[in-house]
This record gives sequence, structure tokens and C-alpha cells, in this order.
Amino acid sequence: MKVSLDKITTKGKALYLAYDQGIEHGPIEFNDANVDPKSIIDIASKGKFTAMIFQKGIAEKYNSAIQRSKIPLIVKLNGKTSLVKGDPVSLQLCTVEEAIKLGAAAVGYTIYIGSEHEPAMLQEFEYIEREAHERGIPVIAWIYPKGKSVEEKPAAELMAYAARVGLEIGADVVKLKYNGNEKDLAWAVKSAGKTKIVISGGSKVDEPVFLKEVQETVKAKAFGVAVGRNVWQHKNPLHMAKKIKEIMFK
Ligand code: FBP
Repeated sequence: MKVSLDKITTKGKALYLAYDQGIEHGPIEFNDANVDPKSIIDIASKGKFTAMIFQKGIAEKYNSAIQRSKIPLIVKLNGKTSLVKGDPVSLQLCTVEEAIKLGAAAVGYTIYIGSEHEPAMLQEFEYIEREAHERGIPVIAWIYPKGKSVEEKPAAELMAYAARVGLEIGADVVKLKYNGNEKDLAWAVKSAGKTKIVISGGSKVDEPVFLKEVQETVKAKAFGVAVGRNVWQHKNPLHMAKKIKEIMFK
């Protein structure tokens, strides 16, 4: 079923502020300025992000601030900690129904392709995708190749494969890790067909390095950026948001 991305898009582009690192990596990612989820809602609102991404706990406990901000909410439906070793698996922690009750404009789900647990995540995604589309909301798939069997494979091949998997399984948007090569990204965008591609920000790097990636995203005709640490770990997150928007929207 075709659903609209309009609610989580501005001028045909996506700029999402991701803040699910608290479960994925732990508070090691935070400092006094960004440990409070309210500071992130404030950045999303003042920085005019096209959506913000939270797990259900934050979406629930900070719901009135989220509603007041008027920034669309994307609820991440699965997650895992970094404490378990071995091939990664991330299973469902929140239902589509719960996300909609929290006011979600879209839902997100991570699939680790190449992991020995890939089938479980693909199957769970299938149920989520069906329900979300029946309820008229888009699904964003974080598709990250990870696990012993893909360690040796070329990053470019894996990035295009992740993009194509997103199209095949009915994702509306796929969130990819960018390998740093614009031509490879352009091929991944083509491989995704009508499914849109956003790149994830990754660990904090120097401002010009990250802004160059954003520029390459635009040139490769990707849909946008779902960034976390490179914005809210910056000493001036709103300055960073402004710079990203200048590249994406002008
Ligand atoms: P960042 O921009 O901070 O990298 O956030 C993007 C993201 O996909 C988050 O949604 C998620 O928590 C994190 O990266 C996962 O990163 P990793 O796969 O390195 O654990």
C-alpha cells in the first residue's frame, strides 16, 4: 500500500534528528547538555528538523513536550544494547498501535542483514510494515549489514544491497550507513528504486567532514540525512542544523 511521506518531509527532503543512542550505545554518548531528552526536542524544534526519532519510553514520558514542539515523531519499534556480543539481533519493543497512540507520524525498525538472526528481523519487519501501511503511516528501515558473514564483503556492495533489500521488503525509507564514496551512494539510491534513502550520521567528526558528507548525499540524489551525534554532540547544535539545511535546501 502506498503511503505519503509528506508529514516527515520538507521541500521533498528529509532531515531527521535521531536520539535512540541511549539504548544502542548507552549514556556514554551524552553530556550535561544533551542527556536530557528535552534538550533534543528543543534542538529539533528550533532547528526545524522534518522529524525526530525516539524509542517509545522517551516518546511517552516526554510526550507533551513533543506535541508542543509540532515536530513530527518517528517511533523506533525495536532496539538493543551494545552489551551483548556476537551477531546482532534487535527485536520489537513497541507496537505500531502504541506508536500511533503516542502520535507517531512514522515508525522505524532496524534490520541487521548478514547477521545469523536476519530471518527473525525480516519477519518482524514484515508484520510491522503491513500494519503500519494499513494504518496509513510510513515505515523507515535502518538496514545495517553486520555479523561474521559480512565482515569481509566490500562496503559499496553492502550499501547497495541494503538499499535494495529496503525496496524488496516494502520500506518507504531506508536509513543507510554511508561508505564515504559519492558514486557508491548514487548506485545505492538507484538500487532502492522508489524507496527513499537517508544516510545516518555516525560518530561525531569534524564539522567540515560531516558537511561534505551531507553535500555528497545531495549530489547522489538521496532523500536526506538522519543524524544524531553530529548535531547534538556539537558545541552549537543549532549552528550545525543551519549548516546542514543550507546544503540540503538551498
Ligand atoms: P548517529 O547519527 O548518531 O550515528 O545516529 C544514527 C543511528 O542510526 C542511530 O539511530 C543509532 O542509534 C545509531 O546510529 C546506531 O549506530 P551503530 O550501528 O554504530 O551502533
